[in-house]
Amino acid sequence: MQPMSERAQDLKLRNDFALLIDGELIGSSQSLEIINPATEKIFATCPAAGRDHLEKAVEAAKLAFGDWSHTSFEERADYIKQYSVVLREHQNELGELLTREQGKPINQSIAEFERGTVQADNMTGIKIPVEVLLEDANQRIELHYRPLGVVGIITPWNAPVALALSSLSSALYTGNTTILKPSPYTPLTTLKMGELAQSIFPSGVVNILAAGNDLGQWMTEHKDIDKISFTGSVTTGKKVMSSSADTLKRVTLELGGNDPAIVLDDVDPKAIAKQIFFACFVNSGQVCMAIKRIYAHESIYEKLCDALVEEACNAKIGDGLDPDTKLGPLQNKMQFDKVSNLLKDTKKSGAKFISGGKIPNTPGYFIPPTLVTDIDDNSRLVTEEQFGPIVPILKYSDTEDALRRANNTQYGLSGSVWTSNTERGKALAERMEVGTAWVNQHRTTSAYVPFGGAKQSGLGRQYSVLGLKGYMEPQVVSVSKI
Ligand code: TXE
Repeated sequence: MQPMSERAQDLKLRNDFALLIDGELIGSSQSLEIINPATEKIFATCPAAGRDHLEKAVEAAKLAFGDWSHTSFEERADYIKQYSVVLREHQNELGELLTREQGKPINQSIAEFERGTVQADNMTGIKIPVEVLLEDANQRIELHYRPLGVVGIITPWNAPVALALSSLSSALYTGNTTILKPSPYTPLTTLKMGELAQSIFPSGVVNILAAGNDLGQWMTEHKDIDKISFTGSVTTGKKVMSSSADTLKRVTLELGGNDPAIVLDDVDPKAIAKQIFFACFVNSGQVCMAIKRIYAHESIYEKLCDALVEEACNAKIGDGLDPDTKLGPLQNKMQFDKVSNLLKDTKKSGAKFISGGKIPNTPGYFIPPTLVTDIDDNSRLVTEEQFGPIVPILKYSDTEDALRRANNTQYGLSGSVWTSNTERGKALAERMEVGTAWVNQHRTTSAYVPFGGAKQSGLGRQYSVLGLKGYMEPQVVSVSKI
């Protein structure tokens, strides 16, 4: 394997955007216009891939698979770590671009590169050894894991960098080649990641194509794509699964959530309010594993509401490029309209707004952090994934009742229990019907810990040995003596 080229270290990013296919940066006759959600103005255009681009990328990825799949885990780990180095070298510049297209505060954009590259690097420390299932005088049976082939990665607009990196590094480390498709709302930073990938990976190993939703559909149908790693909504996740069925593609689906946080009667509400507020409202609530429903015991309910309102009042909303901004705009008009409608519906239902609730009459898709009380369990804000800065706080008196209400949903991504008694918290957390149940934390992930949804929040896991094996095919090698 070649050492990291000096070209990669000194690489000056281009002024325009390009697709990455078979190691070449190329344009297209079609384009996407990208809106800055803080201003509602188009600030950049980028090429949009057509079917012919997809065919070329699949061809290249198939061809590259031969050599790439025969490199060792250690060699592939080296490539991924080199890639992380150049991404970190460009993270300030690319962080600014991410804020312009996505909206989140600049420090969180840069942190997305830091978090994503650390997770990618750590993933490459995970071993997937051959397992010996049986060995006696006559035979030896081993379980191997082989790479699948070409992996299609489809990402959403809420965390384009971190979500691309987790799937990309998993697929590459396990010996697959890749085609990455970002959301049409936020393709720019991902395309820049392609420029940097071009300087590190052999041609065809990483291909990056931006385009509309059609491209995602074509990828899921393509006979030469062996697996889809999808992150996005439950509705689209179901479409991905259904159109992957024809070729029996493997799928990993990381879908939406409606995460409950159950706050027990033994906590000091002031001590946990900052953490809970952050877990609800970071990225303006546009996080799959954000807290989306708070169940608070009646004895601490008022105090928790007050402490959360104080946090809401202190959170400065604005353009993410302003370093003082804590909450940026919603990412796109579709999401802004969806959350605005939910807000109107919630108002009509007679629920009480204890913070926010008023949409400013200024440019940008801004909605202030909104906390709602006195709301019915059957209201849309409680039953649907809001994916925005509006969160209900529901009162309970009996812990069993809180657990029942928390579990009463089709979603099962994650959830948390907040308590000064960790044994009590753990016992309750174990009974949450979710992929991850936290006690006194929410939204912490690690490369070593599997993450994914129960129920309709997903299929399969990312990260950890479990996640990595999802990018591989188990193969039994059974040898008998004659
Ligand atoms: O997501 P989609 P959208 C929720 C959020 C939002 C709703 C819709 O509530 O209001 O989903 O958002 C690609 N085959 N979440 O429409 O459709 C698409 O181009 C294959 C929650 O933006 O899920 C993009 O790259 N791919 C979620 C990706 O799928 C298709 C994060 C995600 O888009 C496709 C995002 C198809 N038929 C939105 N159609 C979370 N919980 O993390 C679209 N795509």
